[in-house]
Amino acid sequence: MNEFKKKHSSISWWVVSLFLLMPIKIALADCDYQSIDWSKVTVVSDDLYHFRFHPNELDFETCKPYELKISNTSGRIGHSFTAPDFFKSIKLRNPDTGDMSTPSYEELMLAPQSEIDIQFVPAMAGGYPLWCSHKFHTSLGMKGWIYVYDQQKPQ
Ligand SMILES: [Cu+2]
Repeated sequence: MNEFKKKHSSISWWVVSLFLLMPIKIALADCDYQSIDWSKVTVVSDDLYHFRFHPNELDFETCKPYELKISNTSGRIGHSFTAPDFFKSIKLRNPDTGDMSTPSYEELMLAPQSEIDIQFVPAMAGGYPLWCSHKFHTSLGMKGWIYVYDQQKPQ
């Protein structure tokens, strides 16, 4: 009986702590967008060709400024950079006005020999799947991951 009670109470604690942790895990990082120095932007490139993302894993840190240069260097085949959960988790910078907002799109379509550049700040840590939404391209290997890590706070 005591043994059962002990076990039962430890399970309850596990459930309670899980619920306590959940809001933290899904919360947006508390980034200070006004003080971000865009002259120190980190430029990251991803090239789409031969039915692969090059690289197929991208790593970012929350609250830091990035410029992502996505290019399709294929001669004749269109590709997409599809990552709905990633786009929901970032703040996109309007290069003309400096305004920051959540993107209204879930993917970027890239015609052959085209490039799209975005400036953004990752606002939520997590692992986000990336793929090409063109028919059969994922089965040919056109998928990857985007990882966003919590920025280490300076002491
Ligand atoms: Cu593709």
